[in-house]
Amino acid sequence: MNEEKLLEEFQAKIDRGEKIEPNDWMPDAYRKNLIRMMSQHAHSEIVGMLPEGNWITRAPNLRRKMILLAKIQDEAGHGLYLYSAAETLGATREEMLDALHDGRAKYSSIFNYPTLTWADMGMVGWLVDGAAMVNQVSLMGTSYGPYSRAMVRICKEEAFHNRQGYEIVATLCAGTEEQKAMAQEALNRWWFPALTMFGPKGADSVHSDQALKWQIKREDNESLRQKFINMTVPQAEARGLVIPDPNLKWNEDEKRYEYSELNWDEFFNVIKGNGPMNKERVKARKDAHDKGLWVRQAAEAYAEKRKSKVA
Ligand code: FAQ
Repeated sequence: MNEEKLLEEFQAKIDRGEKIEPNDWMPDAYRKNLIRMMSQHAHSEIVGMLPEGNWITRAPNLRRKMILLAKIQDEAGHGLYLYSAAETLGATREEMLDALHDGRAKYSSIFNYPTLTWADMGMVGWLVDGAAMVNQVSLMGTSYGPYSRAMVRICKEEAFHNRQGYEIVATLCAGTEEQKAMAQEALNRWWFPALTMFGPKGADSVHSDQALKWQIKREDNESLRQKFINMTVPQAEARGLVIPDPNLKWNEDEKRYEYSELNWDEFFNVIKGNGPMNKERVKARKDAHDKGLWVRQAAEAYAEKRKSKVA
């Protein structure tokens, strides 16, 4: 069958809502775009462990510490599912990690901001996991089978992460004046960076048109951002928090919140590697990888030994 015919059938299969599986024919650009997006998603999960890891030893009590530890371990698990799912497309774990370590691959912009107070743990769970979940619920419908199935499981865990974050925020807001002020101050820092997690809009979202046609993505970046804002503003209001946007206004006709233009210069600067924490995050990842070499070697030696015993 020639390439044109294969492509036609591929598109028809997607349009019928059928999943593409690892051994199915797929255009090279579909494979490449998915490896890029899924590996960057996996990198975000493991780099995303770092800002929260910063607070494990300083959690305010044992219960909070146990919850935070469990959540961070979940993120490692998400990274594992996603790296494994990306491997089904022919990418190797080493290639993907090399690209993260030498700066060729991106990870979510949000993890280049520092976590300065305990209230930031609330904001990461409520806003960052909340935004991640809105995006990932949509991705459960992605056309690539292994990615779609990974998303189903990840979303269940993200829902728990989102609630534990909101519970931290709710507790601070019901506490002393200082605690409530701490929550408000954290919201002031995290609100706009959380909105840029959904990626740029219009022509700056270079991958969107083709990704939507192939149903890699099911909704564009701006629609998901708007969904997140509509969902989150009432949650802030319920706790007496003020969204730090003077232009935030409910539009009854369009049933959505209008909001200020985002600072795209800052966003592009952060994803180019110049955010407040980029260098520290990549260094921490590289150090962890180097220090884990003996574990990988031990696992390989064990696997070899088992193989020779079976043979
Ligand atoms: N950060 O054409 P588009 C989490 C880049 S998981 C950095 O719109 P696309 C869990 C983009 O890569 C959070 N770069 O791109 C957790 C492209 O550059 P490239 C991660 C960004 O791929 C919670 C360029 O801009 N989630 O948080 C960002 O169609 C708490 C043009 O953009 C996912 O990765 C950004 N925010 O749409 C863990 C979900 N936005 O690659 C720990 C899967 C855009 O050509 C604690 N990914 N760029 O060099 C997606 O849905 C999509 O990739 C988007 C971007 C929507 C992120």
